[in-house]
Amino acid sequence: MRGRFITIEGGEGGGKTTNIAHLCQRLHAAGIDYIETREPGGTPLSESIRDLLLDHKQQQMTEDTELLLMFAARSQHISQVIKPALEQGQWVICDRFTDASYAYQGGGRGIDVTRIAALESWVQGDFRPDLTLLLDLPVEMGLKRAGERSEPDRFEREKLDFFERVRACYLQMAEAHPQRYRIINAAEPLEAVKAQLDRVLDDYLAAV
Ligand code: Z5A
Repeated sequence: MRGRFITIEGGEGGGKTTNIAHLCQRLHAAGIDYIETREPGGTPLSESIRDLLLDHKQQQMTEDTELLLMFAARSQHISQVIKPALEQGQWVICDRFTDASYAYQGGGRGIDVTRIAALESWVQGDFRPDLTLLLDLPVEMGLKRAGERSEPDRFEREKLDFFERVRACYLQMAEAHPQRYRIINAAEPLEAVKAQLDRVLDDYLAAV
């Protein structure tokens, strides 16, 4: 049987890394074979593209170049890693996917959504995640959490209003796709966030 494709999305400091580890522990305990991957990245070529995209010295990168590189990395990732794993029955847990392009390049940078949709259709056809977990929290709280880490990358140098548009775009997508999206209140303490994740996963496992 084909595996399930689960994506984790959210703004800065939402705790994706922390909560993906918890999610994977739960899948392991449930006896589900899974792989963990991320975007941009997930293959050697896509990780090289990631390095370019996040490099804060790439000041000249245009918005279109950024969007096209995201989809170039994604195309390779889907062909080389995501689809083969799903076809072998593995679940794929992916830290960000195409919704991040809508949120960051569309909401944040202001690229017309029809251009992103055209690339999505070209690169993915009708391939979409089965479940998307949105770790949502107020922007200032997320930036404060993220700010306590290492040197900011090219995205982390953006201003508050950029991240407000990113958040608004994610919430709009969650509203538009209620079957696929589950919103997790990531402003709560970590243990409470994990408990929300557990409830979502229990419901999902009961339904598949
Ligand atoms: N991007 C894009 O523009 N377009 C696209 O199509 C794609 C991506 C796919 C890289 O993503 C960048 O690429 C990203 C969007 C863009 N831009 N940025 N910035 P990334 O996912 O690799 O980078 P990130 O968003 O910065 O994620 P991250 O570094 O993995 O952070 P996180 O996973 O959201 O957070 P964390 O490291 O798990 O937690 C942050 C801190 O908060 C940490 O100290 C935790 O201990 C703490 N934390 C977490 N949860 C809690 C709670 N509940 N309470 C208290 N403290 C907490």
